[in-house]
Amino acid sequence: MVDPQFDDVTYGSEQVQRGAGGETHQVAGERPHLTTQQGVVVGDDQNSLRPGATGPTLLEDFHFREKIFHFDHERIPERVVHARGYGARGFFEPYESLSDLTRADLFQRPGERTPVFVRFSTVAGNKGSPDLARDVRGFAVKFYTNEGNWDLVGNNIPVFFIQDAMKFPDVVHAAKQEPDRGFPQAQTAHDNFWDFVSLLPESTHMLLWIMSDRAIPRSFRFMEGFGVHTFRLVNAAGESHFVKFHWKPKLGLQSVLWNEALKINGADPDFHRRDLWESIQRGAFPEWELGLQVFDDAFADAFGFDVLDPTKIIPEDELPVRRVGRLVLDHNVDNFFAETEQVAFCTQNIVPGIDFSNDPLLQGRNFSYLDTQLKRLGSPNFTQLPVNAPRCPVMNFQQDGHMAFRNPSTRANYEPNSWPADVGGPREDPATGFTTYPAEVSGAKRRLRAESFADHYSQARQFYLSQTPNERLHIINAFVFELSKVDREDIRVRMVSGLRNVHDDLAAGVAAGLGLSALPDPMPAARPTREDLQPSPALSILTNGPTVPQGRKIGALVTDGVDAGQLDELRALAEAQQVIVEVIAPTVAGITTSNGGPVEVDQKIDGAPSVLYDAVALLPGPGGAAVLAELPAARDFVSDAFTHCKFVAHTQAAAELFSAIGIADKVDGGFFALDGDASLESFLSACAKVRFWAREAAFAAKMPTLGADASH
Ligand code: HDE
Repeated sequence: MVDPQFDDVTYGSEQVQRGAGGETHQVAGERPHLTTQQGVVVGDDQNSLRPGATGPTLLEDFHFREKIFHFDHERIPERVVHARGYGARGFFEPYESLSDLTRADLFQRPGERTPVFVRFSTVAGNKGSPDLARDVRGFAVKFYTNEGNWDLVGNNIPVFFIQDAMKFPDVVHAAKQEPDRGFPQAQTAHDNFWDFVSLLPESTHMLLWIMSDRAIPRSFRFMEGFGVHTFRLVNAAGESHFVKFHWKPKLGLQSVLWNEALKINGADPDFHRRDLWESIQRGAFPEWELGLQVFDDAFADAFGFDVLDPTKIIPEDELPVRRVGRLVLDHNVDNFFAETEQVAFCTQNIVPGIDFSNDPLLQGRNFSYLDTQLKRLGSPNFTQLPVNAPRCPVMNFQQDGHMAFRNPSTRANYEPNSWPADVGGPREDPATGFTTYPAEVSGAKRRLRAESFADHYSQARQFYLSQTPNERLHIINAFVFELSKVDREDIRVRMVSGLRNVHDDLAAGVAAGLGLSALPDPMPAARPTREDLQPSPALSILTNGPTVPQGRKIGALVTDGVDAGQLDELRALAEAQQVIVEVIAPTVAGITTSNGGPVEVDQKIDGAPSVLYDAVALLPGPGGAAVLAELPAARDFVSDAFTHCKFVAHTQAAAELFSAIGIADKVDGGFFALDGDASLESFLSACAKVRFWAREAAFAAKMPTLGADASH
């Protein structure tokens, strides 16, 4: 396709020829001419200008100077947090009119689509860091509504580390690379982070979430999103309700295991962005439902915690989530820089019908985002970039500045003015314009933390108790992993003493894993931990997992002579359930099936470890298992699939591989012997459960770290 920017240039037939040493081999054909930024056709793009063949480069080489100058300035500052991210376009459509709650235009007419741009991200890692870092994921949505842009800049975790924006630079500094050495990259497993959070009890609830599998999602498509703060919805009559925003993934929740995450980061650092891009490319559009928890002042007053405290949730069991519409991502970006990199989310971008609450973190964010976009994009005119520009009219008297594209040609650039409408320009409109909800505020100006924010442990305990035994084990192991990377023992001990305020099984499990000789005393707490909060099933990933295998990926390890019928059946069954099958073989050149037919291979085994798949099928041809048993990558493939509790379909021949890696006597209910009584159908329906968790329970029973009895 010809880029529209080349539309008005003449095409020429070219066969580029160069003298000795500057030879190029280009395909002849109709192409636009290469020009400088000034539109001058370039005569030679291979050699800079110099006297003679070996003389110094001349300053007058304007083409060289401009090309290098532009290249030198290609980068813009990466985001100070959330630098690593990936975006896509799509739409939002409401299921019903929400006019009783809000006058926001996008919620008025069922089925009417509002375009959106969504960017997912990690927080701590730099722009080139791997996708499977243990971290919060950003979930930022820009709605291009008829009445202006609304940015819902959320995360995949519903709480945050801190209660006051004043502490944001500290928590980010502590989490990112240590300043003297510049590492570790994209991980919190280091002294500074744990030093800081162990001194900050308000971070405890968030720590439980980031040590859970929420921080290592399998895909952006399988994670929830949250607006985190309490916002307001305001209807046409000016009545306000509080609201918390949720995104619920259509395909259910799923995360990876930590050992998998470590390996995925090596095998495919782009795992999440590739997954999103590929899903959209093949038409399997990722989808979430927008959920609202709507409540009034009476609920807020009666609720056990302050609804303005961003370290607290409102459990869904106490206030159900009402699903009011769907978000679908159906277009990949055309250019990563233009869209994903230049998109500028700002929490203060809201539209009539939506308003802020006094959450102190939200208030701080409303200041920060505009500031950061100016730094990053270099001009107050970043709002004119296509990805940021509203799709409704923008009319005001702001003018000029770096890179201004939208320049009025009329005379009046101020108001009030007495010029006629076509010259005098726009005016405010109190009837349809944004009006702030007139909430009452009073009080002496002071630097105070509200008393109602003082309980730092009760909801952390509730979160822990809401997890399945496997998930509790993962949380304990994550604390042990991270704290084992902390050099200073006093920091490790201090963290365990904080965890004693959450749950003693958790503290004991972490202490055992760290090899502490005794449990430290609990850290003094501003408020005693409440033990009356009931577990909330909505907080567990495993109880909210998929019910169908749709959207998942099977890795089929094959060799020459693979049973053609079996491979075809696997593909047909998978396709019917919208499951992807990738064929993996010792070489990428293709293989031959049992009936002599060719099979295209997607991956060479060395580049396709089983951590990249949700389930595996081992289908070697005759003699193939012996070949695979000699390949370290194939042995790891099977061994990891077993350790990571994956479902494994296999032929009788594959048993040789099980012996080679020492699991022949450990084959359990997660294995499907295709030559025996199991079928590919039963394998695929098992894949909906994603993992055979009983296997992990068997490993866990042998682990010394499991001092914790997760049953109470
Ligand atoms: Fe952000 N945050 N943040 N944040 N945040 C940024 O803005 C900030 C917070 C979130 O994909 C920055 O464009 C402060 C909570 C997302 O482009 C910056 C505070 C939540 C993204 C910033 C917070 C978020 C950002 C850096 C504490 C979840 C990425 C680059 C008061 C509700 C958006 C940028 C994207 C990005 C500031 C806390 C989510 C510096 C001061 C809580 C998803 O403005």
